[in-house]
Parts: sequence; C-alpha cells; structure tokens
Amino acid sequence: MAGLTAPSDYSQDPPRHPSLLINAKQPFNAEPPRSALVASYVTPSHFFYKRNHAPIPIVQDIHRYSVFLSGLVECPKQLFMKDIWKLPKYNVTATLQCAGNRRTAMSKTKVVKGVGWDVSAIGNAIWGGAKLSDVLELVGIPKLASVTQFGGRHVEFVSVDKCKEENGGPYKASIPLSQATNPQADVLLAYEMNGEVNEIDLDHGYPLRVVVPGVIGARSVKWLEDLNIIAEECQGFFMQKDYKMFPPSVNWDNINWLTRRPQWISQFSVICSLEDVSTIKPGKIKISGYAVSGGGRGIERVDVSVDGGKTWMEASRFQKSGVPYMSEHSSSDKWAWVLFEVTADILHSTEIVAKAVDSAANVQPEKVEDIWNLRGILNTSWHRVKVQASHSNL
Ligand SMILES: Nc1nc2c(c(=O)[nH]1)N[C@H]1C(S)=C(S)[C@@H](COP(=O)(O)O)O[C@H]1N2
Ligand SMILES: [Mo]
Repeated sequence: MAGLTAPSDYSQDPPRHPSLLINAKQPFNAEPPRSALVASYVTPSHFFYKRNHAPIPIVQDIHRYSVFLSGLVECPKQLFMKDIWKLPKYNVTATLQCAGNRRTAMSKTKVVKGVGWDVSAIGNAIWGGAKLSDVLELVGIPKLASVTQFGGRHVEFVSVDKCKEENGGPYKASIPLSQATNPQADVLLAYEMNGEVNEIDLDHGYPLRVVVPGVIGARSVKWLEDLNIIAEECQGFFMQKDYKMFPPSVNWDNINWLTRRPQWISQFSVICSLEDVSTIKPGKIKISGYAVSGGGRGIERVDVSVDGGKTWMEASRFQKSGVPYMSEHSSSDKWAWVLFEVTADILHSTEIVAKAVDSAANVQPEKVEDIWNLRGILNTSWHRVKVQASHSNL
C-alpha cells in the first residue's frame, strides 16, 4: 500500500537513549531527566520525549512510501516523498508537549487515568518540511480556505500504528481546514528534525509526521499514511474520548464526552534545575526551567518565589543566545518555549515556586486541586519544588 507497515509486537522498536526515564515500556513512553531538558534551547532528538500508543511503524522503501490525500476534494492524489521534497521547505522551531505532562503530580491529589509523566513530556525541535497549506494546494484547495466545494471543513491525519484504544486501528486526529490552509499557522508535514537531512527518528514519525504548532502534541500525527478532507472533525478515540478536560465534579460514572471540545494547550512554567525534593548547600542557587503557552502566545513574565509564594522575583527569559527575548516580537520563535533563569540566596529549607504570565495575560492557576480532572491533563498549576538546606557536605 503506502509503504508503511505496522508490526504487531515490539521486537522492531528502535534503540533508545539509556538516560530516558521510562513511564511505560510497551508501548514505549519516556521522558528525559529534568536537567537534560533545560541544557539546550533545542532538544536533541534522543532526549525528546517519546509518546507512543503501539509498536513503531516501519518503512520498507522510502521511494515507494506515499501519502494518500482524498476525501471531499475534486481530484484525490497520491503523494510520494519526491512530491513533498519538491515543495518549498520551511524550518519551524516548535515545542511539542503532551497534554498529560505533569500528570503524576495531578494524581497525587486524587488518582487519574493515564500514563504517569513528570515534567518532561515536552521538547523543542526545529522541524523541517513542507507546509500543509502548500500540500493542500496540490489538490486545488486554496490558501485560507475554510471549506472545500464539497463541504470539507477538517483535515484528518491518519497513521498505521495499531492502537488498542482504537481496537487495533490507527492513531488519527484532525484540525480545522482553516488552520491547515493558513500559511501563518505553520502546520508542517515534517521530514526533518533538528537539521538532520531528510531524517526524523523512527520514534518521532519517520518518514513523515504532522507538526501542528501551538496545540497539544496529540494532534501532531506521526508516520502519516492518509490525509482526509472531511466534513466533521475526526471521530477517533484520541479526539473524542481522550485529551478533553472536564471539571473536577466529573467522574467515570457521569462522564459525557460530547459535552467538551477537544483540548488545546495553555501555559506552563516548570523548574527543571531541581527535583521535587532536593537537598542544597545554603547560598546562591540557580533556578532554571521552561515556560510555554499555547496558540503562539509569548511569555510576558516568569515569576519565581523562594518563600512558597509570599514574595516573587522576575526571572530572565531567553530563547537564542545573544538575542534578548521579547514576547510577540519578530525575533522570537512564536511556537517555541522560553527558558528562564534566576539566582537566589537560599539559606533555609523552603519551597520554590514558578508561574508564568503569557501575552494574553493568562496566569497559571495556583492549586492543582482546582484544575483536577479525571484524565489528568493540562496540569498547568504553579510548579513547586521543596529544597532542604543542609550544611553538611553533600
Ligand atoms: N501515529 C501516532 N501519532 C502520534 C501518537 C501516536 O501514538 N501515534 N501520539 C501522539 C501524542 S499523544 C503525542 S503527545 C505526540 C508525541 O510526539 P513525540 O513522541 O514525537 O514526542 O505524538 C502524537 N502523535
Ligand atoms: Mo500526548
């Protein structure tokens, strides 16, 4: 068919970096240690979190691999890699984050369902590929179209992996056509990650994946097989029965999935230079981490407290070295996280807290209890770490 095969066991999964913290072995779900995450603005692919629902699909012959673009369009088309390589290539620096990032901490309030993650189900990469808006033009869908002449309003991305949540069917998701045809939305069919020529790691979607900047990672379908132009949004499990946020009162007995929209992303700031409980030598302590918002919004401010939230100081923010970070400025990568850093004198055991403000003036909620939800997604609450000051040699 399109040249992608989906193994039914894990024996062909690729080797992975030994420092990754494994949350589930099969399917493979892992995140890097906190310190590795903030060691660089661009996350090396071996440290980029891996979020899978099935064994990794394999391509036998890259030249025979193709994506089928069909549905509510006049002339469906089979696209080979050479057709996609021919289109203008864009490099987009974009952060992907799983909606389940920081789920483990949410589970401590009251148990939630889903793979546990610490704070590193996130990474920032330079994705190289064709814009989806250019690809759609190949079948006659113009830029900025929000509906096709046959009533298509959504673009569905379908893979081949055999997910148990889909009863053995493939992973799939969709975005509105208006987003897909908007060149400014930077939606990519990516065949490169971090500048390796025509290469994307097997774990991250080789040979072709979708990258939808500014929204939860779940929409960025890996190992793309089909692009369907459809009238209603994708009805797959991962769109309709997962990755939606409910209020704290909803439980597994009274849940009605239809009452909520598929979830977007909202802002996070996380301290990565310290674990949840760390022992420190009293004195100057560097506190660093990442802050990210959704929808391309910038980070206006990151506030850090070293007294549990009574008083705050502003951290410095940066993306590229030597370029001062300015939210919503043309010199900033709008889809990418912002790293922050501040040095504080810490003499006693205390709690360190971080919270960010984005360019739409959104502030993170203080308490995880207030945003608890049964699927354990979008734990955007203030990030807190406890430090124990110890004068003895560490
Ligand atoms: N085909 C396919 N695409 C997928 C997934 C998957 O399991 N299969 N997982 C999704 C989820 S939930 C996330 S958060 C991101 C993770 O991308 P990464 O593993 O490259 O970090 O991919 C998304 N795309
Ligand atoms: Mo995810």
